[in-house]
Amino acid sequence: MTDSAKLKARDYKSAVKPIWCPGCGHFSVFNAITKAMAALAIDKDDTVMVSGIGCSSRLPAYVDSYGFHGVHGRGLAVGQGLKVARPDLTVLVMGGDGDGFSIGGNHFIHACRRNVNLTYIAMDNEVYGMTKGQASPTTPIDWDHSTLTPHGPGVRPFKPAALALAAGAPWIARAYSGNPNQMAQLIAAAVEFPGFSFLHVMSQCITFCPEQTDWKKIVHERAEPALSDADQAAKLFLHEDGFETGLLYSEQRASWPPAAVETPSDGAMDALAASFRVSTGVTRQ
Ligand SMILES: Cc1ncc(C[n+]2csc(CCOP(=O)(O)OP(=O)(O)O)c2C)c(N)n1
Ligand code: SF4
Repeated sequence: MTDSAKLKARDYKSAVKPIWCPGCGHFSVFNAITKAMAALAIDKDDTVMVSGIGCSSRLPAYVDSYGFHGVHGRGLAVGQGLKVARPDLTVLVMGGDGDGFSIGGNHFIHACRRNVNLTYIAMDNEVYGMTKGQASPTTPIDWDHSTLTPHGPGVRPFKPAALALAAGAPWIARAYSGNPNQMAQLIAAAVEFPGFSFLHVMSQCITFCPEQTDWKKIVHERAEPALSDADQAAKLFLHEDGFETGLLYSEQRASWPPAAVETPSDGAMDALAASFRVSTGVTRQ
């Protein structure tokens, strides 16, 4: 087994080379993840990256750990199941705003309230990058840069942090692809948090939203400590501009499942499988 304490960020990169467009913000998230892994001396053999589908969801292939490139919007379902079955593993789930807030929106809100001990990184570029620029739930109402939505989507965008708070997420932070060092620190803190940690990353799509290069002029780091009072956090998330970065909210609350709940033994699983065969006639090979 490798001595994780000696690994550098580059040692956590796999032999698969990213095929993102040059300048895509997702490179920065990838670098920040590997930096955080090195800082925490994470054991590759005990770590799993899980994703859905999208440019952002390619990320598990690029990390030298276990990985699961799943079904669109279902990364959190897979990641939570994995963590509940194997609480000894470090699980990071990741994907885009389309993956996590559109088709996977239901899984997102229930993951927030369930509070399974894993990290969820939403790489938000306010667009469906992989499928060539359709509007997503975080696209600005008047985004008029795509022939697919002339004059903009005309619908108010989600506020992911507000949604996460309302659904019960105990740890909420925001990072920006232009500041990978801050992002790496936030990812390390998220992994160490004993519960569901939600990192909202503003990660530019240079191809379909070139105007997002202007984000560097409007992002601003939070100067105050993270809020721990949900009422105050609600006010912040409903009224902020969406570009404040740093740890925004953190509270301690019991994660799920409680430690006393044991995963089913092999015997219990076999009994379950046997009852399934009896009731359906389907046999397991
Ligand atoms: C069930 C299903 N519906 C639709 C698609 C097509 N699809 C693939 S990726 C994607 C959206 C990707 O956007 P996002 O999650 O924001 O990630 P990005 O590519 O911007 O990083 C869609 C709609 C799919 N693969 N599966
Ligand atoms: S289309 Fe956008 S999100 Fe996808 S790789 Fe290119 S820049 Fe990144």
